Amino acid sequence: MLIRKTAFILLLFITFIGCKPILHTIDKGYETLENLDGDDEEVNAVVEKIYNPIDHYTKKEVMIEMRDGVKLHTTIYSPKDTSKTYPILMQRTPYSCRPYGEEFRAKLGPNKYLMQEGNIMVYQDVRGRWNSEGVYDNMRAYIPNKTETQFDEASDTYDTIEWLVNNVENNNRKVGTYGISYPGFYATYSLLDSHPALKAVSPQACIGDFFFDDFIHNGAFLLSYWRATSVFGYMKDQPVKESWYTFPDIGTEDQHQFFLDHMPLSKLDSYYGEDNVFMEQIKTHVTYDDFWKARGIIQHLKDIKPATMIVGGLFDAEDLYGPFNTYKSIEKNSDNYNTVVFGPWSHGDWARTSERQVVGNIYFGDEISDGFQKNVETKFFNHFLKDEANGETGLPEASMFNTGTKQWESFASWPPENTAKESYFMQPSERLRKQANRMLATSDFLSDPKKPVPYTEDIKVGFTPRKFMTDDQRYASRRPDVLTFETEILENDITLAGDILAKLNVSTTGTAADWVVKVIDVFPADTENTEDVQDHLKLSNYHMMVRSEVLRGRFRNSMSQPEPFVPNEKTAVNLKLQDVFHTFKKGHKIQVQVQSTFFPYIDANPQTYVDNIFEAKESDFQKQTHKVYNDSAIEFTVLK
Ligand code: PG9
Repeated sequence: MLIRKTAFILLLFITFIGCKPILHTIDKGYETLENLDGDDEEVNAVVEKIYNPIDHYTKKEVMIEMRDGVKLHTTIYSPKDTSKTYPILMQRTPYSCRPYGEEFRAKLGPNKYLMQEGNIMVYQDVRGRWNSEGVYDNMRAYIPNKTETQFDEASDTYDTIEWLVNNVENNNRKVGTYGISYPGFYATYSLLDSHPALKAVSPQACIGDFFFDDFIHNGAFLLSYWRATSVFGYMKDQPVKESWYTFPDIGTEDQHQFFLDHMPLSKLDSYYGEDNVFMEQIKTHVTYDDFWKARGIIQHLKDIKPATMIVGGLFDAEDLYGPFNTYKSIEKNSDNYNTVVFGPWSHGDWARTSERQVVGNIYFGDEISDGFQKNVETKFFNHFLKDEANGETGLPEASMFNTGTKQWESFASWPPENTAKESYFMQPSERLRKQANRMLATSDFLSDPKKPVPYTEDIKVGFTPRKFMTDDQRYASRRPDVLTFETEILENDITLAGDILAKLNVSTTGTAADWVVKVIDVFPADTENTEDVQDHLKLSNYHMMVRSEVLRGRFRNSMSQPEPFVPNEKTAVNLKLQDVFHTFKKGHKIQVQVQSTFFPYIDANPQTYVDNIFEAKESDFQKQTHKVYNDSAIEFTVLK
């Protein structure tokens, strides 16, 4: 309490010194402060600076021995106040427990509230990564009914928890695991053959299956992840505290041009050798074969015991398949406490502290992440690790943010019970209508893999795609190789709450084709701009991407048994898009776009069937004419 009072006095002192008073209160969760001045960031920085974990925690680094003798680097931050016991909150990660040695992380645990109230925070380098021993295996396959010395990430987690609860002082023998993205996958993994002390698990943006998350989507390789394979592709032969991998120097900021210049994909081979084990695996396993199937974790999520809270971002460009299917599989196959939270976030936004929640050009509101951390995430872990643990958290089964109305809503299930499937047909003359056309007709476009549709207008893109998930799609709708289907101006709100199924009937003059479907919210012309919009854009008539997905057409009937198209033969192609929760307001329009390139988000399909596109020749890349028949429909899950 003394620290808080000091903080407050110091804050007032700084405030009066410098600036004009603005009466404005900020609830920082752990303190309600009178901010007599300036902007919240300034105040926040002062307050944040005052809470330094080094003042409240001790740090210890140990090597915990697994059942097969391999030792894993584990960092343990324990509260200095030893007058009480604490739960253990653990994150297992391939991204390193850094900093090693005496230095502290700036923030411990899932959020500042859990850090400040005191928990034992544990970080572990998973097997084969960073300062741990052993050999890494991407999305290591789970082994049911392991023998004494067989191991996987479930046994490594079990052995770790067993050591922690028996060796870490002041622990209350209750453990929680959490993590975002790959750490989220390891949190999910902790649920399998779980240790009895494991009581609460929050997989967040958790990878479910690399054939549908991150690197590959429905068989299409995400060329936009090509550089990221460096992080996971190179193996090390001893524990290290500095990164052992390097990224290829592509010599340009213009990734679109770089990848155009390196078509076919074999032109990229000079950047990676066979020592990029993961890239070799991606190039070798080009169907949903046993290699990928064994590494998917969704299939194993049965009879789960610990409480779970699955968290995801509705505009997460990396892992959407994972969190939705993790929640749904647990819900279907277990009777544990299982809840889900999806907010207006891109990958991992909910763990940040930005006051304005913005994805790309779209502003969703203030303090959304802080509110989640304080009122949901902290409540979930405290309930099961410190309090009654009877499941009566007061939290809803599903906390979902409506990305159209920009409001949180609670549901007793996800998807909600009160929904109905409604189909809209893709009519020529760019109409999207609930009535089918009696006369069969087609919408045609010439698809040129050497002049692919950009997935974003931006030249500057990040480590992996992120911002494009709400990007303006006008640039695409004005291209001849993008089909656009649009409703009339809506006379009433329509709320989509669940998955979307594109039921295409198509043909191509070629023998191979990718199909990309986008669902877009067209704003009215009088929509006011906000400060977040890129200078070259306006929200007037903004075509906001709500959801997109790709299917490599050869996998239309089976992800494991690819098939070429028969030229000019009408063919059914069904493409599932991940769940949305979005109200298309009265005055808006629903637009659907269909295209066959999405570059370099995914690699360009040569449109000539070859068994392995990584081995395609220059001559395989051919312009082809694709047709979408007007009995093609998009089926929405509509909230009633
Ligand atoms: N799912 C994210 C990712 C995995 C692999 C490569 C690049 C990104 C993540 O773990 O953040």
